Amino acid sequence: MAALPSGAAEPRRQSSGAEESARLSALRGYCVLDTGREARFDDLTCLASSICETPVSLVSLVDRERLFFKSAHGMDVRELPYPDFFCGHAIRQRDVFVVPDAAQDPRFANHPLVADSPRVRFYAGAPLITPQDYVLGTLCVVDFVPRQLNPKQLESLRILARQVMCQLELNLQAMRDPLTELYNRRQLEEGLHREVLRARRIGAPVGVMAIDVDHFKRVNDSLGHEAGDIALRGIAEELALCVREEDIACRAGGEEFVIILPGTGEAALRSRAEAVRSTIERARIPAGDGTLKLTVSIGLASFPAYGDSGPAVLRAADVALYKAKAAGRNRVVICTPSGAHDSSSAKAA
Ligand code: GH3
Ligand code: MG
Ligand code: MG
Repeated sequence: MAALPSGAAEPRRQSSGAEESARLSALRGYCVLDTGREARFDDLTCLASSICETPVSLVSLVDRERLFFKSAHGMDVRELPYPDFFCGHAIRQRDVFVVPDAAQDPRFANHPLVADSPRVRFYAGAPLITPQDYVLGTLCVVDFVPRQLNPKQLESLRILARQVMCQLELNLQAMRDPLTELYNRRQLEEGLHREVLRARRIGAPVGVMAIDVDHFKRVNDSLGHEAGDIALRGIAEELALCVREEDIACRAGGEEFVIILPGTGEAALRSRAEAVRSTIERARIPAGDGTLKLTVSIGLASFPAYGDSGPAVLRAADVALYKAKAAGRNRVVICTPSGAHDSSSAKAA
C-alpha cells in the first residue's frame, strides 16, 4: 500500500526511452557517478536521518542498471543492482515518494531487500530535480519498521533534497569552462584519471583526441577577440554534436580541446577523429557578423597502448597533434607507440 503524502503532485507519466536516455545523459553530465564520499553530502544525509528519525539516509542516483549512493548514512553500501527499486519509482514523482510498509506493498513485498535481510519496511525519497527538470535520483530515508513522516519531516526532506541538488550544481559550475560550457582543464585531468582507473579494472581501452584549431590567431587578428570568442563557442557546439553519452568533451585551454572516449580502441578512435575533423571542415562557424570556414588538427593516443596513465596518454596525443601541425594541419595523426607516426586522415590544409 503505497501512499503519496497529501498535496503531493501527480506522478509523472512513465518516461519514454528517449526521455530516460536524456535523463541518464544529464546524470552523467554531473560527473558524480563513481566518485568518492564527500563530507558536504554526508552532512546532509546525517541531518536527514536525524530530522526524520530514521536509521538510514542515502543520496541515491538512479543509473541505467544500478543505484549509486553518493552518500550513505547508517548503511555501508556504495551501490545496488536495483535501479527500479524504491528510488526508481521515486524519480517518476515530483514530490516525496512514501512507502509506509513495503511488506504490504505488492510492488515491493517480494523484493529481496524487503523479503530477506535487511527487511526494509519504510521508505521516503525526495526527488533531486535539475534546473532542466531531470530527476537524477533522491535524497531518501529508510527504516526497518513500518512508519510515516510528519509534515515537518516531509518538508525538511524536500529542503535537504534541494540542498543536495545545490551541491551537485556547484560541482557542475566548477567543472565547466564558462565560455564554451564544455568541461574545463581540471575536469579533463580528473575525468581522464577516473576513466583510466576504470579501464584498467575492466580491461578496456580509453581513446584521447587532442584537437587544436588551425591558424586561430588570424581570426582574432582580423575580426577581433570578441568574434574569436564566438567562433570558439561555435566550434565547441560542433564538437558537442560529435560526442556520445559516455564521452567527455573538454576545453583544455585557449583554442585547444580534448575529447576522452571511454572504451574506444585505435580503429574506432581514428574514424571518430576523422568524423570530427570533417564536421569542423564542413561547418560554417559563426564569428562577428558572418560565418567562417575553420579547420582543426587532431592528435590521437589511447590507454593502454600509448601510455599507462592519464597524463602519459595526454602527452602522447599532444605529440601526435604537434606532428599533425607540422605535416600541414587539417589532419588526424596517431603516433605509433614507438614514436613514429602515420597520417591516417591527412587532408591538404
Ligand atoms: P596553429 O595552427 O599553429 O595552432 O595556429 P594558431 O594561430 O591557432 O596558434 P597560436 O598558438 O599561435 O594562437 C592561438 C590563438 O588563440 C592565440 C590566442 O589569441 C587565441 N586564443 C586563445 N584563447 C582564446 C580565447 O579565449 N578567446 C579568443 N578570442 N582567442 C583565444
Ligand atoms: Mg594552440
Ligand atoms: Mg591553434
